[in-house]
Amino acid sequence: MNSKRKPWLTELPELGLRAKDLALDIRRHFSYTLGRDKYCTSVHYTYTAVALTVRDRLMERWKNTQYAYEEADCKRAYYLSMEFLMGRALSNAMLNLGIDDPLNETLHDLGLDLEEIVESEQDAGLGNGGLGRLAACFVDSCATLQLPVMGYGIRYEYGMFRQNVEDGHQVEEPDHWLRNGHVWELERPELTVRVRFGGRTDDYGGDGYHSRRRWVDTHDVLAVPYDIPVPGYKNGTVNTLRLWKAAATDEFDLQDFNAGDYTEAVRSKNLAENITMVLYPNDASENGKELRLRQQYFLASASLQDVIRKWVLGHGEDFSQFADKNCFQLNDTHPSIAVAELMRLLLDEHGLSWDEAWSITSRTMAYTNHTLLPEALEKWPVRLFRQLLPRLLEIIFEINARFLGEVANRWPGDLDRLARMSLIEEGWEQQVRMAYLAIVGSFSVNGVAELHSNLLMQGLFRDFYELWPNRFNNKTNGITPRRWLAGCNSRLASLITETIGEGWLTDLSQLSRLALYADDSAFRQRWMEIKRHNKERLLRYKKVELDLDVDPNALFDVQVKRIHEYKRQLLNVLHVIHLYDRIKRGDTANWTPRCVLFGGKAAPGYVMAKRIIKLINNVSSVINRDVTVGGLLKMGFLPNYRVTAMEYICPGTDLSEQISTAGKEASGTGNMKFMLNGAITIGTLDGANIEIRQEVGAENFFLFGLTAEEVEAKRSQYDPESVINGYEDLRRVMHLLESGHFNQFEPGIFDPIVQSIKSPHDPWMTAADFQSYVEAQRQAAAAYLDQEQWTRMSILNCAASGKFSTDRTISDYNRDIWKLDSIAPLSPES
Ligand code: NBG
Repeated sequence: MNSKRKPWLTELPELGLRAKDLALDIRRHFSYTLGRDKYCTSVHYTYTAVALTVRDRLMERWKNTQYAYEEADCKRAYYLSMEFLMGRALSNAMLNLGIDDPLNETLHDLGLDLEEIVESEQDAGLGNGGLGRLAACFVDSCATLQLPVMGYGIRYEYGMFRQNVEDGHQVEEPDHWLRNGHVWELERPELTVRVRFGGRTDDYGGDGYHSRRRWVDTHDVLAVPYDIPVPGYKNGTVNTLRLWKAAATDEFDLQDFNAGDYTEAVRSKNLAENITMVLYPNDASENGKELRLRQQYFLASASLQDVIRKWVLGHGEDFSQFADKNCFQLNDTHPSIAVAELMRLLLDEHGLSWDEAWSITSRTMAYTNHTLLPEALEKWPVRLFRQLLPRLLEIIFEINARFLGEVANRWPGDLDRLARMSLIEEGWEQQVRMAYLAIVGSFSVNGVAELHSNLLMQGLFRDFYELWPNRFNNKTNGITPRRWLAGCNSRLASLITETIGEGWLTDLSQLSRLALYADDSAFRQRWMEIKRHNKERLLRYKKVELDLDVDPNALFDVQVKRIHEYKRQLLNVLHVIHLYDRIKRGDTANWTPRCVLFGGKAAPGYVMAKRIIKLINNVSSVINRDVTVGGLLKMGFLPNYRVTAMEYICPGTDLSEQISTAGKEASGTGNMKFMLNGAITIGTLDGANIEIRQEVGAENFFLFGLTAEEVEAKRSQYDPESVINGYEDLRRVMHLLESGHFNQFEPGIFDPIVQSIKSPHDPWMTAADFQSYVEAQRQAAAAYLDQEQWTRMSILNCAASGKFSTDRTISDYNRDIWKLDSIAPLSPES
């Protein structure tokens, strides 16, 4: 009965040489590596066989790349990050290897369903949002630029939670992404290192004048590395992302075991392995748990030991060139304990003097800040440090004492300034200010967009900027055009390549040549058809969850990102309610049908963000069920937003919502993905929106809202009640909300939302920007009615997005901070 199953296991169709190679490898992996036969019904095995076939083709390139770095004995950089939001690997590896076409053909000829195979891959969701995805785009660009850069991160057993929606509420489910194994990683047990926790410090040896300190009675944990290949774009380079997993030491087990306490032995094993069990699901907000500090130190210590182990192998105990050959980029304050850890390793383990160690450390570390939100600036209680990392606390105190000496020299008698700048915050409980530790220990400090970097220098880090103005710089974020155009929007990519050649894939500034075609009506026609196709694809992808009857000709108005009050999904909802109100009162002349989509996860403990999700779902169900609204307006929430979802969403979007309170969004990178795929932005002058508007021109951007300066100036006399009463449209929207129209069977659930909008202390000033937002939305709706003109704007947006490639961002990091030579792979035989 099953004779027709998997004919490709026994017979091969006529295939070209390359295709035949691929086919035979897939078959071999399926039958021999995985031991499956034609009765196997799980697509997972077909996926794995295909993935292994692709991985085989990475191996030689991977080794040749590492070999070339060794031979050149070159300077290297390390990107230390608690998050790498990689998404799926298979189609990206195919694209970057340049085997996507032949492999697609092979699979097709074998009768295999490529889409089903690709769809069966789990996202590697080891990050929260922008910061983690930026790290993933960065490693892609480093490989494409052939820079010797290695990513260091944590191999979380559970990544970002899966989001379900039940009765309009977010429900979190664990993301056990490793359940079926992970073909892209290679375990490297021989490179395991030991990370210490707890214990105490004491004096020993020394020269009588300078005593040496040591850290004893520690509870150690092993860090086992797993390497993931990072292929560059069609250049033979494959870099490494090294992720650490925590494991218990043997002797740790044995002690308790010999004492007859078997369960205690198992418990301590669990305690050790807990460190890398789960990603903290908080984006830009408080993470202050002991386990989190353990994770941070675990990452920093394991990675630094790894680099130093290699150094000693090549140079012995001579560290004089270390700072010239190594650079660590700290992705936010999360890994900033690395400053103190490098000091510890050089002082305690390698016997350097303080001055030698400090000179090396402060020439090796570079720090990137990703947020101005005060709640995200990490501080750790001194008490916790003393208990968990006593030796590191001593080192931090010493760094601080010397640093404050420098400040006192520069500003004698300025005690306020000393207190402001101290690495230790006084108060009812002393805290270590991790951002300050990062600044003091680094030779470079950067923000992630022009506005953000300026606000850091004028505000948050002003004192430090006055002390060390040259240390500060800007590196505007980007996205990789491989995943975010070539991979996710192959039709548009083909049209672009056909029009301007394929150079844009590694030099995105070449997209500017598309501007010439914005006035070509035949080109516009094709552009429009592709957008329409992508909108249908988006609807198909989300059909099950969305269950929306949407006309693809409607304006697709999309806001996908973490749910956070500062990002103001709420402002968007108020606008949708306003549209609904207009429809209900018959104000629909020259109407633009619109489909408003939301997506994003709320941190599980962030009550207000979860309430906003509930509001989105309740308003959606009122609107979508109302036959009098019909096709004029649809609204939906896309559950479980993640990297893969965005690959369907951004190609099918017309209008990109980037509506944060000015001065709050450090950069944004979703804004860039939408722009690259031809969406037009409606946004405030915040983060990289400002640069997007600069690049594309004010006439191709829907601007609204207060500026960052105006927001701050307005704060003290902000009076939302009078704003609401002074604007009829907003008064009506607030009335609908307050009357319980969207929560008829759930009395009171949205009261806190209403209160937050009406509060004079609303930090996000939602009411203040409402009127100008509605005005900008009217312009967008009117513009959309003229499809030719809209398509022109769409083309111009794509054409102007060249600056926002991470190839440009990484070249800037390299030119100003890392100063690495690019190095081509080299085969040992050549
Ligand atoms: C986020 C910012 C975004 C920015 C990304 C990447 C954190 C702490 N910050 O605006 O909120 O685009 O970092 O830089 O997640």
